[in-house]
Amino acid sequence: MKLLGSGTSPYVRRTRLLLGDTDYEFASLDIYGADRDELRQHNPALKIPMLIDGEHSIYDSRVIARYLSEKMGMESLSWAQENQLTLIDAANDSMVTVALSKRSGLDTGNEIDFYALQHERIARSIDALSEMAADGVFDAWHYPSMCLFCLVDWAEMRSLFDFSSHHPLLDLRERFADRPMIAETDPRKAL
Ligand SMILES: N[C@@H](CCC(=O)N[C@@H](CS)C(=O)NCC(=O)O)C(=O)O
Repeated sequence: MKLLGSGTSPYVRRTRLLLGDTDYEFASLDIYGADRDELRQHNPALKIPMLIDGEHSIYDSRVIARYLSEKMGMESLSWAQENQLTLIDAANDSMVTVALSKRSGLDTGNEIDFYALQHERIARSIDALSEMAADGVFDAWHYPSMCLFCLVDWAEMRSLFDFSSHHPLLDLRERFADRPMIAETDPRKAL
């Protein structure tokens, strides 16, 4: 198997955490620069991660997780866990939108409707996830916990959200800091 990704993407990191010590090749691409052509060749959606496994090309971290869970005989997610992933992805996608906009020199403040909507989605999703974390939903190290860990750690690194009033999420990050592959996949190492 070959995983196309980057060392900074939270979506790629969650896939690497799920793969754990499985034997696979990791290609870290500069998707906005030198390696964009390679991405164009493999994924018309122009997003990472994507997984190549023999004749299968699988796009999107969520679909890759389903593919791997079937292949590796892992337990499938419950509907409640699917909803947790939807909230994590909603916050993550909006944060990526804000980050890319900032990188493009755009003003991402609340006075612009489009960005006010992103900030509201981020805030509400994070509030809900924080309440779930306080209720123990992410106490075990399963795929939704991996995704939430990657989101919180990446958002902190990029200063995209202030988690100081969301202690359950800061606690989660601390609790899982020593899990397998966390240090190896730290996005700060790829900056
Ligand atoms: N739903 C996708 C989102 C992946 C995604 O947004 N990846 C970012 C990197 S963090 C990306 O490839 N962005 C490229 C772009 O938006 O142009 C997934 O779960 O894999």
